[in-house]
Amino acid sequence: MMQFPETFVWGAASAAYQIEGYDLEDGGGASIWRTFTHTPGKIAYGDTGDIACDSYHRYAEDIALLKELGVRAYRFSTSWARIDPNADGTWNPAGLAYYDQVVDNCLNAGIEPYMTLYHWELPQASQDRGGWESEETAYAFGRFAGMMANHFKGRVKNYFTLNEPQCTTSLGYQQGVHAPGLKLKLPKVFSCHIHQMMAHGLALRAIKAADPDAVVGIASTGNLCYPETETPENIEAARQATFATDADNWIFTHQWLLDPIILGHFPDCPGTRLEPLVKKVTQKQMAIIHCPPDMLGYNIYNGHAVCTGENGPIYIPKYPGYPRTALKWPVTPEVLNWGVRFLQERYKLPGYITENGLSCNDRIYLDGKVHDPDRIDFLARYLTALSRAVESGADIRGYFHWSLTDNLEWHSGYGDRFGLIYVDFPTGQRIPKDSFCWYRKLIRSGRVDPAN
Ligand code: IFM
Repeated sequence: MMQFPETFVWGAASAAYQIEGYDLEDGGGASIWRTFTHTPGKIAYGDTGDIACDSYHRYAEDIALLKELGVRAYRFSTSWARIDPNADGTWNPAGLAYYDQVVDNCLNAGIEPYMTLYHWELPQASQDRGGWESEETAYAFGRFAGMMANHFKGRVKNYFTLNEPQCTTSLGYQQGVHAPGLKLKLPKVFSCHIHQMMAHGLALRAIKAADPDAVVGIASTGNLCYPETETPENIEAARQATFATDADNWIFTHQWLLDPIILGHFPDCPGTRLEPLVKKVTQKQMAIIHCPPDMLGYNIYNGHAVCTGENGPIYIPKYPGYPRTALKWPVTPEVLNWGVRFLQERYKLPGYITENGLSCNDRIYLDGKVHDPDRIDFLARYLTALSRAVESGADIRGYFHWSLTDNLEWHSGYGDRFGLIYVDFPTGQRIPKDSFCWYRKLIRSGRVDPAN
């Protein structure tokens, strides 16, 4: 089994609305997720982020646990609404002071902060002015990003502009299962996508203007394929299937986000209903969008096995009883080998796995501990696959486990636990799971050993 390079950045990840709680405290503004979780029927069990893991007050404990885990980096997000409640550039000093504490505690613990500036909690004030349907939101986000970089210059070096814009566009503005809960038609959905790509471009430029030493990325998610068996034909079929355009499923792809940003053009889509929309993108918009980042974040949970067929790639149907996580997501470790390689070949930028992990039905056992062999097995498989991608020469520089602690899994509520650390939500007590100890040993040795 391969040894990961010494420079490899091992980390864990979280997001503001999922962990912090107390979003309105100290002058914070409401976000679309507060509105959404407080709308009856939107979230499983009627859960809200009002308290979440209470990381707003318990951040020092979380960072002490990160130190115990031995990670080199912590990827967390900042709540735009806590800092800039009206999304108009009027900063809330107390909101900003919270992130000063988080950043300074990380630095004092020897942990590098990787700051995500937008992980879905749009200020409600911005939504009231049109949210991502409006170009104004892109400019407001650019302003926010510049201000953040100016403030954190010298302390934060690594930024991600947006987390998974694919989910915002699809789940939030098309399917309506995430905030703001809209079910828009394609032209409007497409403009939400354009405005987020513009937001990335404006933010990246603003961060660089404020801090030329900053390293800026975007965290992307989407369809990925891997070869059923590793023949050259199947590998090529998996590559083609990964980047094929299906006009009905374009949002959950990496290329509809990353091609315009990095390559400066949209994927080919002749004769589809996307073509006229692409043609309407103005030169001015495209000039803002085409803004390659310094690095890429990939949020990868599963993929599809593919083989070659007479008429092109064939998706292999899942067999009855195939392995699944508690959220019923397929367990497909090879996606962390081949999916990553395909992405790296296409975009040629340093990459990080900014999210990977699984939900388990974790609970406290009679011995008072949380045993999660499923998570250990999953990690051993996925990280072995990742080690093969690194060994093949793919420029992957780090891995952030999703998530540090159990947290609010958006519309699924608190029932789905992704953490290395169990959170007893009624009391806020943190209990490191068995996987926490396993991951700590892996970080120390740099080698994947299922029997750790
Ligand atoms: O919890 C989410 C995270 O906020 C974004 N990526 C996927 C995770 C698991 O669903």
